[in-house]
Amino acid sequence: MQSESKEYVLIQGIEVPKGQPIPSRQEFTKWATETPETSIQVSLFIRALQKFYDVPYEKTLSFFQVAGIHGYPGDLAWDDSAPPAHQRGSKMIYCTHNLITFPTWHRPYMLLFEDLEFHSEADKKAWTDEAAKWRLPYWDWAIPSSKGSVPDLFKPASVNIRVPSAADGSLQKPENVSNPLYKYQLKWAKCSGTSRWGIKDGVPEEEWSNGINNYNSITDAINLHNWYGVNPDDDLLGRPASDLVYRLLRSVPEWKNFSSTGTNPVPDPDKLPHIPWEQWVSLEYLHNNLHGFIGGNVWADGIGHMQNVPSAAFDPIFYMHHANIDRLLALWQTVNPDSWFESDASPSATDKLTPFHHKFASGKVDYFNSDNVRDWTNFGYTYDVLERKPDETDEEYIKRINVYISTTYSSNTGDVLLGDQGKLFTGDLKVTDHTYDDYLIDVLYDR
Ligand SMILES: [Cu+2]
Repeated sequence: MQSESKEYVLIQGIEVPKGQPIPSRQEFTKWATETPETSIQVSLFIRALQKFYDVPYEKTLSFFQVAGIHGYPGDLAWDDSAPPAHQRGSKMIYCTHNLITFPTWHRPYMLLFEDLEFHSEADKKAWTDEAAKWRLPYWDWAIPSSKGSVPDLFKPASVNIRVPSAADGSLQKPENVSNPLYKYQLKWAKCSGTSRWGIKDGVPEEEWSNGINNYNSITDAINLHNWYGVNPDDDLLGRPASDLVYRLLRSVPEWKNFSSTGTNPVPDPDKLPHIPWEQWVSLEYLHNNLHGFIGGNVWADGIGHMQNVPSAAFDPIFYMHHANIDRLLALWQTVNPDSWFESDASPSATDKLTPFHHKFASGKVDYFNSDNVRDWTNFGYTYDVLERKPDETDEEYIKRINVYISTTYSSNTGDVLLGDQGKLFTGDLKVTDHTYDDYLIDVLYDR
């Protein structure tokens, strides 16, 4: 029960010192993989995540309870907030899947993780400075250059990370620690570690209960991109994730279509008539598919925690995946600045996003709603790809972000043009500003 004197966990975002630029969430591979042994931020992140895991599970701010907000154990109020109200199987859970609040509910959830993950143990200025600048990195699984592979830092069971420098400033031998990004395992009774494509018939329980990760299966699944609900003759068949990201950001301009599978139901591929993709591809749809690709969605090949809503948030990769979903939301908001919940929408933009509390500028403590989280820069973060240039007008900024989206995610423009007979690009062929796309085709051949 809520009481008058209860002090709720407040989600404020990491504070940005006055006059400083808002730090950005960075792409995970760039952020970590190149320099794990020398990076202060990677060292802090790994140490802090392990400390977060080690908080006893009965504490409100343990990793176990924070991960448990999303789905399982279910039926339980977190932080004495209003109890969860969304049915999942026989349980009630908090996360708002299949509703148009799907994108906005997960925004404060990532902020909570970002707030808690980083409690600096630094004693040196460089470490404190890096801790202040750190923001939750996102994993961009759609960027063509990654070829669908999971960032290397997730893969080893233990990692070498930086230790503070010697008194003379020289770099010390890195420390080898067990890797909290590899899996999460509650050290209590018989709790299984998280798996990715690891749990299947024939694997003995004592093996999978330790957590099994099959990274090649994740890469294969991302590259096969077997989107659910796609018809054999559908335009989306065989399209990579980059293509779906591009379509979603450029060609789905209304919140009700963009936000959720609830308002954009995925059709039954066996039923006619086949529904055009603009009417059912949403942010949540893309997110759902990736949950399956990362966790494991083929029983014969092995399943895992990310594949199932109630268990997904226990796998640490969930937070890098959802930071990316939040980035796609921020990108979409940037190029569709006027699109938002319609006034008669249900749920509405002012419905409470339980169980997340915030202390507002007025001093009042209340739940977040979707309107409150619309501008993410109010919470001390932005994204590397969304940083603004000084003196850039809104119009120039939006144009530049549109160019970023087109050049980053539509790698096969010729293919897309053929498939859509140029229709996808009609948005750019505006007579009002007299700009036209000019296509350049580079042909390489072996003489
Ligand atoms: Cu969720």
